[in-house]
Amino acid sequence: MIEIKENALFIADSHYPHHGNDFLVLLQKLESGEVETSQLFLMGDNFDLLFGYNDYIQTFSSKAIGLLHKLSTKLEIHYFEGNHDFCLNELFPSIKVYSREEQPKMFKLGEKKVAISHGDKYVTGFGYDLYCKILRNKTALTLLKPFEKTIIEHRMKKLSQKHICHDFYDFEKRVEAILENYTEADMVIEGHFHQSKTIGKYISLPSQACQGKVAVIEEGEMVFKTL
Ligand SMILES: [Mn+2]
Repeated sequence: MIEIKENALFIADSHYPHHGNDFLVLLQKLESGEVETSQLFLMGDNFDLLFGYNDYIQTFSSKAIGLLHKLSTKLEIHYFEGNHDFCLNELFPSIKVYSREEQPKMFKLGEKKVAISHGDKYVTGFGYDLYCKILRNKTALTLLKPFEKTIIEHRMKKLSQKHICHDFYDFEKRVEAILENYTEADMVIEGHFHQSKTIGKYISLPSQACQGKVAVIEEGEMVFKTL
């Protein structure tokens, strides 16, 4: 099991570039040394739309992608693919990328067993599962290629207008259902819901786009902060 290190940095749900520049700015700070970390966890939906096997989609976020390439040569980076960013394995060869299927992934924080995932794995329903499978398929993405500009531009426009920050009705109940899949874990860390809340052993990370915060491990505890 991989150890979560002191001063590890977790960035979730930045939804770059449509919902603010915070992700790019923080990557620049990491590159310049203004912000230092021992280990970087990208928790998914860091890009508002990014997937592999497609060059056009990269043009919307080329600066951030370039910085991640640079950073990944000198920093341990774990990338938990989200529902907006997937099939990233070939795009980021020096980053440890976890597909939705490979999530949750177990880590250790001191003595604690910590399950980490983007947060869209459980309690989503059959339709969503199927949609995810099709969308993350190399053949499907290749077949769509002739229409890519039209489809991607339409998607990008829609996504940029989407309201992504809101309270979640009965979130405690949702968490309770999710936790049924995590009897083994002492701690569960997820993004996806943009709630910035801790409920028992469940940590719903702040969204960088919504709360403007990230999470850092300080003295073995996770704290939410603005960097
Ligand atoms: Mn998500």
